[in-house]
Amino acid sequence: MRQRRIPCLLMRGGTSKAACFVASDLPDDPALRDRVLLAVMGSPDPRQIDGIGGADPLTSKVAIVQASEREDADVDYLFAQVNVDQARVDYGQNCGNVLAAVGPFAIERGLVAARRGSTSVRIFMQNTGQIAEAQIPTPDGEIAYDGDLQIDGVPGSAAQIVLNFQDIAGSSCGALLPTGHPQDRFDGVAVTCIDNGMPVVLLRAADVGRTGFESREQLDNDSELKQRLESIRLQAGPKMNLGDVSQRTVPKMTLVAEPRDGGAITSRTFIPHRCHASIGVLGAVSVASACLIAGSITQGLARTASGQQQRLSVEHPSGEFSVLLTLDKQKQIVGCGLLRSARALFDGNVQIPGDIWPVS
Ligand code: NQM
Repeated sequence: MRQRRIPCLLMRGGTSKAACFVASDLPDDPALRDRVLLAVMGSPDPRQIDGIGGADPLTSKVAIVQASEREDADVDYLFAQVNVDQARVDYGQNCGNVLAAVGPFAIERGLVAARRGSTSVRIFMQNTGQIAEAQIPTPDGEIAYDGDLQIDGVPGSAAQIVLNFQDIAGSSCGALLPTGHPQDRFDGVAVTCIDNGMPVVLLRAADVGRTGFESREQLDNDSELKQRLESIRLQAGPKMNLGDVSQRTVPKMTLVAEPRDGGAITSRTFIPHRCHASIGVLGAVSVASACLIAGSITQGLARTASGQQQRLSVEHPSGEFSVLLTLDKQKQIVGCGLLRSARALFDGNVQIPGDIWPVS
């Protein structure tokens, strides 16, 4: 049977990598689409040897993009997390890193026309029902991928993409503090459950006998810690209005400690079962937001300033991630912005076995 060829642009978005598709190039039937995406990535298989996934959750991602019918958006973006070692595709979370690739992808595919200077792309994030605005550098009416922005976790430098969000509180959980409290306790450990774009459970590393400065590898091999985190996660999920989270990739679990390199806080994030090499974009926004909430478990650890515009640097295993938060006079977070970069890596057709989606 002939292999099926599907137009695909492989892109780096921030510190993640995704296969990007125009929605009409994939099957309409969701179950078939999932089988196609699993075949694209080569899942389930810890090495993803028979697909283009990179054997890591951060490189087993998909963006499905189409022109939007909404007044307030140019494109719709559906994020899919393709499990590496299970035959499962998750749509229950958003991804801010892959979001950085969506604007350039929309321009590459002619869904949005580039302007001279910079091009604004309004993106409806279907997974959470919210809007982001991306500013893409298009100096001569074409995307510039090269530039001076360095982001930790990506070698070298690239052109900067500005991402702005207005109202992402309660993206998946319905409220910034979905349990109604700045602090809860599970298995005797104090936690803060928060959702400012990504549902996250924060806990002090010291409260589970860790420093918060361990390497990704050390934490990934720490099965005792992972068991404790999973027990807390399974209890926190329903309290955060996420229902049974045993099969979901949210909430993320973040160990925090005092900052060491001049930032606001140190983090080690589990997404949710493997330790992140750095931190997710919206995950970082949630962690930074927790630092500004009175009574959260970051109190006494986080170093923050005052003012209506705050830059909070979240330290992570491979450097730091800066989040700009805007507060109103009542000290409520009303907006956030950050800088990312993206790059088109490979443009062509991804091929999957013909029996999965036969060529008609
Ligand atoms: O939090 C990983 C990533 C992410 C998600 C994850 C992300 C975000 O680093 O917005 O970017 O949390 O699974 O790409």
